[in-house]
Amino acid sequence: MTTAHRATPRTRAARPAPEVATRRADFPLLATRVHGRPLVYLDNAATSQKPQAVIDAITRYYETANANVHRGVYSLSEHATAAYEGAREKARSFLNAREAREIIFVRSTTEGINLVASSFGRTNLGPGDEVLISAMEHHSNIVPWQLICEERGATLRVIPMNQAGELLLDEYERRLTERTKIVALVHVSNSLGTINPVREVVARAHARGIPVLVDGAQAAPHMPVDVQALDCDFYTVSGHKMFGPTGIGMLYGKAPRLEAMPPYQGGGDMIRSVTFARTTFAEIPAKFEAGTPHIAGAIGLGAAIDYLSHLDWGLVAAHLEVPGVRLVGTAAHKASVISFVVAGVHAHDVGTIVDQEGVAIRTGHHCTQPVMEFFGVPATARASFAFYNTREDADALVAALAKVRQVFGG
Ligand code: C6P
Repeated sequence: MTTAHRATPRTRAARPAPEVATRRADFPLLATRVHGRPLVYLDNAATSQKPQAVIDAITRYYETANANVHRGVYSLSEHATAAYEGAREKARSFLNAREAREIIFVRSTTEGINLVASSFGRTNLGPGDEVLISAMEHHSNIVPWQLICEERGATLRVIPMNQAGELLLDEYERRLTERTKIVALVHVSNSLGTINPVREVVARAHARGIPVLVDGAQAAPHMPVDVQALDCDFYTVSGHKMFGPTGIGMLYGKAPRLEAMPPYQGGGDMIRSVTFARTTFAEIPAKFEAGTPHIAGAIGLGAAIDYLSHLDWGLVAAHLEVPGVRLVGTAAHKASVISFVVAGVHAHDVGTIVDQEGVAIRTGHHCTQPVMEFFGVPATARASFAFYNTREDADALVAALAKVRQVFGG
């Protein structure tokens, strides 16, 4: 069987080949060889590679500016504080938040969601209340809500999807009730590639006064994110998926929402005053940034944002036409994430064989076990593209998949 699928996601790529070649040279790791072959890196949804500008920014910080922030009156500390807060301003601009104080530096998307689930949940959820998520959520947008629902006696409800991996908006509408206290939804699915109609989802929730959290982990590297246009209440992003370092991410929250929430963690820097009897808390964003933050990470993320700001948005067509390959996730509106199963071959075997050809793809459940269950597969192979991937990379994947068929006699 030949399955042809054309996904035309918006990405930051859309450059003529020579431009992509120049850009690839910015990423030292892309010049690596694997099993004697040039690396074809197609696991960008797991983590992207880092441009030299990001690597240099981190090294430069440690070589020339390392000091703790918000603490010292000496020049070095003031310099580090300015760089850290400068990164927050870059993050504000990247997400088009109204104010820099609406950006909380967190470890990752996972921590951003845990922060909101815990802090918003502790004060807003009680017995009989409901949290509404979708059928295509990553575990990090399921488990934190399960934990807080269990603690508060609330219930987790799920918006179903169709066989293409698209949300059923009528079913969504039906599940929005006076019991719904928050909606939490992925912007771009990491295992299906679906781009969800976030603006529409937010509008329908807001019509009932319900706040919305958006998991933007897979959206931020591929499309301009404008939190004001989306009108979402919270938006979370991981730096490492958008060409920045690991261990740093951003949580955007509308200022009144963040101000109304209790702290997530206690410690230094998030207080106004402490006695043994009582503590009062700092204003946002400090209220949610307990302890010494990941200063170098924030500066590296700022450098990644600078790097991205020099790329144009455009269109990249991810095209896969391979005999015996079935796509999982065929939404009309789809990003450059291609999940597939090869008839009669376990996904892990697919991954191992294509690795021998120098092609790095991810195999498994992609931390979306309910999605695998819905499509009746234990795992998929997944190729995820970034702007630096070329037509040759896609061809290398197709050639490697032909090898899989040879090995398994397909
Ligand atoms: N998905 C993937 O290979 P962290 O680990 O916190 O940076 O990101 C978590 C996360 C949350 N939401 C979505 C939609 C994601 O895709 C991810 C991470 C990786 O698909 C690792 S499982």
